[in-house]
Amino acid sequence: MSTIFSKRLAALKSEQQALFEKSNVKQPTGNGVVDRYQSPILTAQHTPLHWRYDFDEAANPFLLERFGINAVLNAGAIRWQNRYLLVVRVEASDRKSFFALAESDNGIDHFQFSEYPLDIPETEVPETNMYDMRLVQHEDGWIYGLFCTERRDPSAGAGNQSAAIAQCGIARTKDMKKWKRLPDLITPSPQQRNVVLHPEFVNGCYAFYTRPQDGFIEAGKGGGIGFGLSKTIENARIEKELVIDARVYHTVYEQKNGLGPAPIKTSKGWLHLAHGVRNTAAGLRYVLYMFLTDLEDITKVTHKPAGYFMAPEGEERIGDVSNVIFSNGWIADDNGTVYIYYASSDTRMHVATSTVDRLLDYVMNTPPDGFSTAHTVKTLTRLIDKNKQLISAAAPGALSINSI
Ligand code: M1P
Repeated sequence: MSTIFSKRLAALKSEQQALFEKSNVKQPTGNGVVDRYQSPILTAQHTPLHWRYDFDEAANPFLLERFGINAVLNAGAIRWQNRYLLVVRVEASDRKSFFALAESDNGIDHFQFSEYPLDIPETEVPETNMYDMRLVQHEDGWIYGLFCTERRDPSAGAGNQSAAIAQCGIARTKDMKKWKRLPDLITPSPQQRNVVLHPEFVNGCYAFYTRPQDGFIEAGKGGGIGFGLSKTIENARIEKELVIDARVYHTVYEQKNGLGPAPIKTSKGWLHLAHGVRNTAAGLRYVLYMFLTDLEDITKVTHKPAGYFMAPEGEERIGDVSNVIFSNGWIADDNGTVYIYYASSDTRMHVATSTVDRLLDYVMNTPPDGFSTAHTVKTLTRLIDKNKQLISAAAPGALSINSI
């Protein structure tokens, strides 16, 4: 006899099966720099049913959800043993985030979560929340996961239940299953989020990209993407932080910024993906931008296009924290394809693809920010003048202008 339980179970299973089987479709045309895809790659509905439901019919005859998942977002990424692996930030409905592995054979669809969430050990002073892991295969042989570890600010009064201290947690693994926790990174800054480990040693040291801030939300006098060295990773400590990519007035990263995933090494330099935040009357707006640093002096920014590389579009604009896209994971394949994993509005995960060559072309040949309207107009006028010359030299009809 079919019961409420069995009917609901069958419906839930078939809905979820349809989600896993759905192929992702590349969107037409785009801007040439990056290709977006029609569907998110992971949503709260992709999390396993056995995480959310108690399958004991006697204990749960209505098959009610017993464990709510609010969102899946901000995933670290790594190509490992020929699979595309994401360490996804999963946010339960109680607002606590945890990490879970999801994998796919092709990097763009059919992502599936592992049976259990990752077990990341706590330090002696346990955190309340952990999130946004950056995965790095370091040349020392370990895979590192650097993430934000958040604890209530001990100096906050009883009336303030949102003051927090964010720092960088460090864990490492060799098999993506068993993780060993190391002590949190110590830096001169009272707050750290968006810390990333550089994949190579620099002067024999572990090199970190940081994001020093005065406050949990506000950059204050701090901010910018920082850089620092530590002799050891087992008790990582940065004595001196150098800001290599500062905040600038009236840019897409005026309010704050932070590095995304670890940079990709190319023949022209280290390719970086970061997020920039500006203020608006509707709240903060998070976009992605890129820059290139020198191969020898990795603290020197050699190229930085004006403005954003990707911004929230369409449905990506809406979610728990609207008008946000955020990336802390990408994968560069041996054939040059780059898979950019990003979350929209702190709610769901997407993929976009490009190639190392296209991204280098974008970063090296897109005009930099001149930091004023006059400069922006000059940049545009130069491009129009050049195109007009090309049009007049071309065969009739080969190139045209569609303006009056
Ligand atoms: O809500 C948007 C993002 O806000 C934070 O980023 P940042 O530290 O740059 O302000 C992070 O908490 C991130 O997880 C979140 O997506």
